[in-house]
Amino acid sequence: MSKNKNLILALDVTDRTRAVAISKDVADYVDAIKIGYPLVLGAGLGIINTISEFAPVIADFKVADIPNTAKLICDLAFRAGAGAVIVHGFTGHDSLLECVRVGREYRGDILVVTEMSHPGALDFMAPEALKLARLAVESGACGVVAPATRPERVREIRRIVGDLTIISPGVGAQGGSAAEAIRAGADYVIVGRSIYNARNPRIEAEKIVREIEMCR
Ligand code: 3DU
Repeated sequence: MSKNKNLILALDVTDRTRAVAISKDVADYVDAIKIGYPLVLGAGLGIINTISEFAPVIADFKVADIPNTAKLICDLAFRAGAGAVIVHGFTGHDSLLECVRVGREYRGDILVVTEMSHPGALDFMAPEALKLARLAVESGACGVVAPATRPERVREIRRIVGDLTIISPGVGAQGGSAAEAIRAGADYVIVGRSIYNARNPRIEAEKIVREIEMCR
């Protein structure tokens, strides 16, 4: 994934035809497309390969299991054509190390969730987020996911992860600002509903890219 636009589309539609149309439409304005359970369960695992014709695909499976099961999930995602897989870190070092090992086998990236962007993340994740960021570094992961809804947390997480990649969801529909997240240290912002629900997703994506350009 080359850092060009600093924007990742979260493609949480469930219909294959719509997913392909939106991907085609916004491809010029995104560095990657993040696909999660909604689209994979709606359209099948083959959708990863289909969408990777438009942009590198990040499989957001938030893998959270014992090492063997985590390995099987990462292996299937990379084999389907994903360039990166998002995993949880709270399952501990052994599960995470196994994901990183599989990632290396495929020359793919493993990205670790630290603190999520929604309000409920403050219940359990926030107190452990910096520890999760440290674990991501120690395990050899390529990057972390940090909340655009709390730029101050992105800043703290950046201090811990050094030059690892930070991808940051929560822009737009969840109230976060793309410019603020980038200024706080995110490499990429992740935007879903604001783009795919827009009357013109391409124009919306372009608007976010311009906003990021202005703040650099
Ligand atoms: O709120 P949006 O529609 O822009 O979508 C955000 C996407 O990022 C969505 O796929 C969600 O599952 C994912 N995500 C978060 O929102 C927050 C996280 O901490 C991690 C992933």
